[in-house]
Amino acid sequence: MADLRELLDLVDVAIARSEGVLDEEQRRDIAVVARRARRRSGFLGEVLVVALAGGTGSGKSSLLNALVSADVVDVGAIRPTTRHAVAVTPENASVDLRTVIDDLSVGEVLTSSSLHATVLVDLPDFDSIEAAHRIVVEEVLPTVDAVVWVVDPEKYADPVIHAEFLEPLARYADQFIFALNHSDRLSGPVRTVTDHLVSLLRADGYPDPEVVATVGSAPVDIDDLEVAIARRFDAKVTALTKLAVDLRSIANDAWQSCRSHIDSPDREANAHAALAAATFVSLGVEAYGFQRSIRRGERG
Ligand SMILES: Nc1nc2c(ncn2[C@@H]2O[C@H](COP(=O)(O)OP(=O)(O)OP(=O)(O)O)[C@@H](O)[C@H]2O)c(=O)[nH]1
Ligand SMILES: [Mg+2]
Repeated sequence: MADLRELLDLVDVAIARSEGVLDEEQRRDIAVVARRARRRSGFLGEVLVVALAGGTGSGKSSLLNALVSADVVDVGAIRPTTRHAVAVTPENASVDLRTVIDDLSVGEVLTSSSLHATVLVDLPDFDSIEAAHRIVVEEVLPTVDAVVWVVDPEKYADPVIHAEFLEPLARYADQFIFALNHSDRLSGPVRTVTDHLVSLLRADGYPDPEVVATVGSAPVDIDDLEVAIARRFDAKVTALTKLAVDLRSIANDAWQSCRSHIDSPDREANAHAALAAATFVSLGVEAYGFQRSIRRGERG
């Protein structure tokens, strides 16, 4: 079975074979993902990059501050508060994290002495009235290893959030934790709401969603989220799984595009498209096998 290096080599072969079959923009996008994966693979197990994503006012910045026990990012009453992505990195990291941080495309980098092998990324709101915020979120999310999705009691069931954001990302289920923040404002039992969120996420395609109730404005209550992050996101397994799912996604999109070109009257062009399609299929199969072997603990 292929290891990560072989998978990345196979992507290069697939890119080369898809010349003249896929359009240049798609080939460039695939190359960007492959290059990022290669760079990220140099830091496996050394660092975990976790973003906090969610709607405005859900409490992303408050939770980040609570996780590092300091007011490092702005929390605000005026919506939206966070306007660019901010990475908070360990003050004394044991390895040079510049490559990882450069690839995050964040607008600002801060440090915290509370962090050791984790980089936390505070994002603007994903469903913003400011279109620029959504662009920032869409740029940064693919570069992180894991995400804490922060929702609040008013919006956790919003069909738009589930249909537009969560359902399409269900293949990344292992990379996500869900924080039901502002849980202090619930009048009924918190469990009823977290159970409802779990059932909505299952319907979105998340087989085993981890939902934690949090209170971002009362940092003492952050233990459950810290425990969930430590338990669900092993640094190496999480980064490897993310890369495997990225490669599966590339393979799936690309083989379908290649297949749509196997209808030309030109036999040589057909053979060329068929070879490119077959290469992406084998990338997808190998990446799937790789992901399963990570899950079975053979690559941790
Ligand atoms: N009652 C209560 N208030 C909270 C909680 N978490 C955050 N807040 C308050 O909610 C407001 C918004 O919090 P932020 O952390 O700025 O929210 P955000 O998600 O970063 O918002 P944007 O940066 O605009 O996307 C602030 O006034 C916080 O003090 C919580 O769990 N309970
Ligand atoms: Mg914020």
